[in-house]
Amino acid sequence: MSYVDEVLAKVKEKNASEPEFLQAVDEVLNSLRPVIDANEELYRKEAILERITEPDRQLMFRVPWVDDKGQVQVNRGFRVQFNNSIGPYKGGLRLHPSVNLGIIKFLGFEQIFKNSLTSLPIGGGKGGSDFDPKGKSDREIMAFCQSFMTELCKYIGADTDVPAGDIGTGAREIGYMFGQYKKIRGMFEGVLTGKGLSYGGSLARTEATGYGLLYLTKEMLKCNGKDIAGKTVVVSGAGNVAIYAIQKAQQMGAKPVTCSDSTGWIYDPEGIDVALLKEVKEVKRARLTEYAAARPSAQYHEGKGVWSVKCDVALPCATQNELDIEDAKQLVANGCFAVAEGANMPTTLEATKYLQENGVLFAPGKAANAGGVATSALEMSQNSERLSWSFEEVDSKLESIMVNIFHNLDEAAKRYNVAGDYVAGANIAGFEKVVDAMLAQGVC
Ligand code: NDP
Ligand code: 2IT
Repeated sequence: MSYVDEVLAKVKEKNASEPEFLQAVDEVLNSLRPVIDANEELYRKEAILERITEPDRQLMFRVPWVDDKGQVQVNRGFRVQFNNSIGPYKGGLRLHPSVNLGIIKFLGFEQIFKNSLTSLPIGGGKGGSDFDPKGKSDREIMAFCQSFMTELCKYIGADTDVPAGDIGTGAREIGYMFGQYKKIRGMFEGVLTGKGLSYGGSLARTEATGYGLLYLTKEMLKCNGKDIAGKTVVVSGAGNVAIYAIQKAQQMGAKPVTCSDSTGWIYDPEGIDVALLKEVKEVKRARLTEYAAARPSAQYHEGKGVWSVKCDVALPCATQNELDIEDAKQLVANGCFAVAEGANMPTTLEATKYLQENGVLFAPGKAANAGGVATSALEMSQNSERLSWSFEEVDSKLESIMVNIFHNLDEAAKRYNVAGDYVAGANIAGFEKVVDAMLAQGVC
């Protein structure tokens, strides 16, 4: 049996109840075959694959808090510190009722390679809780965040592990968590990113994931003889990533016509009104029905459906496994020629394969959405030197990081004779740097 198959079998046996984690490992290890096969003896002896698929540690803890009725609620908190070979653990905190250990492990595992691809010194980690922020008062959100950080603060620090936002965790939650860390640890340090601008946050971090997604997409199209300008784009999600992806797509002359949330979706043939979308989602924290009510050109549909809209480019920006094989078939039939993942693992393995086999340019999340964490690393740099850079400076660094990521993965794919397979290219380029650091640092 090949080393890859041997480790895949072991990982499946040991983590049988974690389908999302197994899906992520399956994709990464299978696409690394050319590299592993070329170095099989060394990697087997050093147990590189066993080590890279087993987190350094996984923390689970009780998060008790009091709701507005005086009732004590209990949630489960997680932080998985996966691999710190190239820098302190870095990755977001997801607050969503679906969160469990397997989901946090898949996200932490992906984060190792994504963070490596940014070329910045950050290791892989992820955390969160099954807490549902929807419908909670500001006081309840604060109570939860303070309790969550009361435990988490023992394990993190500016040079140890630096969490940030993800689904359900935005500037408000980061603020409450930062306040609690500072109170308990007595230290004002860059322990979290995505902070407010008045206390150490970086300009352009809010926009970074969506903007970065478009910078990489534009470069991928350019290198394949196409232009993003004038193209029709379908986007899923209506959160941090989706909103700024839509904004940058418009700035580049493309026309995004959809967005979605967990209850329904919008088709707006005149193009999404970003100011209205921000008002509905960022200010009012309301449903997309309010967008449709305020915009005569928009149609609101219940449930799922953005992938049925005819488009040139598709940008899944909501959550994992939101684009399945049926969606992929519909996109191809409608003439879509590029898919770039703003979310983490939004496309199922089967759908990814179908898109690639049908000639669709496919940029995987760990490359395409790396702009968020890259700008988080730029926030860490600014905190360390106690300076703040201008929006233009951060944004131009972000753009060159995303262009570089594309060229690195394109080059890695060509080097291993899988030209155009950007999934393999991203995994190989991310993996090479981490393995080099692991080998240099010995058995640890
Ligand atoms: P937000 O919480 O800001 O927005 C998430 C959006 O996706 C919302 O519109 C939400 O709808 C929708 N959504 C979430 N879960 C589901 C679900 N289970 N089913 C249907 N719709 C859902 O999160 P972000 O925009 O920050 O994150 C989106 C994706 O991007 C995630 O995969 C995240 O891991 C990834 N990502 C985020 C980065 C960042 O910097 N924020 C960086 C890199 C990747 P509703 O409001 O109804 O819940
Ligand atoms: O998935 C991700 O890369 C994020 N949620 C951002 C992590 C970060 O540390 O900025």
